[in-house]
Amino acid sequence: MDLLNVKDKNYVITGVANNRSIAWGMAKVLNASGANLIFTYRQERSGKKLTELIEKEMPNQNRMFRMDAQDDQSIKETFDQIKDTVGVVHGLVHSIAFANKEELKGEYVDTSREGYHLAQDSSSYSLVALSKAVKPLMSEGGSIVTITYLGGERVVQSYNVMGVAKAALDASVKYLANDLGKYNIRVNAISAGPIRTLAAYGVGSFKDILNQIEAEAPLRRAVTKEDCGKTGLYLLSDLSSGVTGETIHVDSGWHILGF
Ligand code: 0WD
Repeated sequence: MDLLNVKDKNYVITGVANNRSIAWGMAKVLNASGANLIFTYRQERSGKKLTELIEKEMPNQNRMFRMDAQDDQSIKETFDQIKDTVGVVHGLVHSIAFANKEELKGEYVDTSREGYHLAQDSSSYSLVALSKAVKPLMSEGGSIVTITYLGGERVVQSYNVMGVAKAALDASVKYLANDLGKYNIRVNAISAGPIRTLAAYGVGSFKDILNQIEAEAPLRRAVTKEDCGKTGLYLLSDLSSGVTGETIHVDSGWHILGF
């Protein structure tokens, strides 16, 4: 009996910048489970990396489209192409965030209006925009998964404007889950612990947080993109058929600690 029900189903994966990206961890697990993947990337640089990665690790998955999640026209064109290519989409991985590097050090009180809007638009509104675009393609029901961080629930040093964007993202997961549940579309989040990726290097306190997790988190280790991928598979598959509006912490248990 196939409990997962992801084999030959179509999954859109955003946010693979390179082989360290959390989205690549999700792609690897889904690919190993027999899913069809459709990748989107923003920068040419990421497109090149993605092409190399796909050729090397999963040459059967050769569908990729350029998409800027801050541009409605680009989103429309991409999802029109996805519709023409596969017709139906069963899952979407939203693994997208951006903030100005200078806003990820110092104090939150110094956040600029422009930097605030940029973080919200790229990291939070993008989930709303992509959910809207994928909804008509999820005609057989579906699952949407985003990646959030503890810094949206609590103050994490230097996370600043991105923490506030993640708080908005977390609230969006719940509102979207409520709107889309009637179409059998589920919306959930993975709250990932720190993982060495391009995006993470922008966060001023990243190394300190990582060291602290390795020393003090219940599992005494940092999590990997594969850890996130496995929880992603749960959320994107039939195993989580009754779960929506939920945030699962994949952080070695760090979030339960009370200090
Ligand atoms: O420790 C970490 N790495 C954690 C990351 C801990 C907890 C959460 N996260 C979150 C991030 O905030 C983000 O939401 O996970 C998500 C993925 O982050 P990542 O895997 O750490 O980051 P990275 O490998 O740098 O990929 C980020 C990608 C961008 O790469 P390029 O170089 O192509 O811009 O985010 C995407 C993009 O692929 N991205 C966008 N994609 C489309 N449109 C946009 C955009 N406007 N902005 C960023």
